[in-house]
Amino acid sequence: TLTLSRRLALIAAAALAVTATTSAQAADIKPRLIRFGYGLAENSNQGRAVKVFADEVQKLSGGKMRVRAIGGAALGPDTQMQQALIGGAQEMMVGSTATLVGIAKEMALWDTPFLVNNVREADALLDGPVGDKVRGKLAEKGMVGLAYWENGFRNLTNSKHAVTKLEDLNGIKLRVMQNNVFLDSFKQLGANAVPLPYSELFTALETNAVDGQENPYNTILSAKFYEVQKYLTVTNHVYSPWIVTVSRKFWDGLSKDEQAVLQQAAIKSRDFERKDTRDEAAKALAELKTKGMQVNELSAAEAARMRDKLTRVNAGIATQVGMDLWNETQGQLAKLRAG
Ligand code: TK8
Repeated sequence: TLTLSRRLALIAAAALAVTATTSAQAADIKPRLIRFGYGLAENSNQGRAVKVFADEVQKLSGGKMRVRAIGGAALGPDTQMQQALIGGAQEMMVGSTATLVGIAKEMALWDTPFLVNNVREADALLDGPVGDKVRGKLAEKGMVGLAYWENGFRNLTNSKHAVTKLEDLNGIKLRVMQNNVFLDSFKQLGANAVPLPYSELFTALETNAVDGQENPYNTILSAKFYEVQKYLTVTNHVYSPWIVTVSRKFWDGLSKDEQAVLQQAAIKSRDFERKDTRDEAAKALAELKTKGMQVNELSAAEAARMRDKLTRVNAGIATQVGMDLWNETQGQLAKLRAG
């Protein structure tokens, strides 16, 4: 007869085989409906990747698990969807890590200006032990973080005048994401920073309630900000991730096989999304120019002045996320840069 541990090992191996071959027939998968909310338009890098996620869940579950994708912030801004996930009224979402800082303070790490220099560093950090640790903080708050997607390097737009030097930001009413790091960062630059949910941003720009905003090229394009913003300054001041999250209440009721379906689909759509986003970003600037935007780069001296001002918030972020996590992050970055 088999010992208990041998039997458990066999069961584990069988479970792995199920996941590996995703034999949906044999797996412990029930019919499930997953309401998946997101903030951007359907026709955006975010919308395209949610569709890939939905298709993958359908495929891996043999059609039993269905994802109803709801974009354009129709289920509310990020913060509202997060509360719905925590309460169990909504199953999944993808949104900015920046709007999660009020729930898990460690998320502020990703708001550090100029933390990473390129996407290679971003991927390594997010998909490595640091990213896992930060993502893991959500579990005790009622959410499960499955994967980081790319929002991208953020750049500045406004409707008033070209920003070629630091002083040009004085008096610009600038929408920022709803957290203290972004607020402090842009106050340091002399802008009149106003926190606002993304879902209200286009209208705020259109009605001149705010003069400017900052987002990756992809979003400036897909959200049609070029219709209401004339000037774009290439600042690349921070790399923003998105994070795919599941309601913990929903997650805890899923079988291991069902959880594996969602986890695998999150990774598969992540890989699609990063490539799609990077391909689009590489072409977006030229397209924004043809849409009439006036684009300027900063001189090395002005970029350095802005960088100096922005990185004054770093000490505060280190304290907020904890020195251990901060030092581990800097250590991993140093290793990446040496290799
Ligand atoms: C979309 C937001 C957006 C973010 C922002 O829900 O708020 O500016 O960049 O991508 O998360």
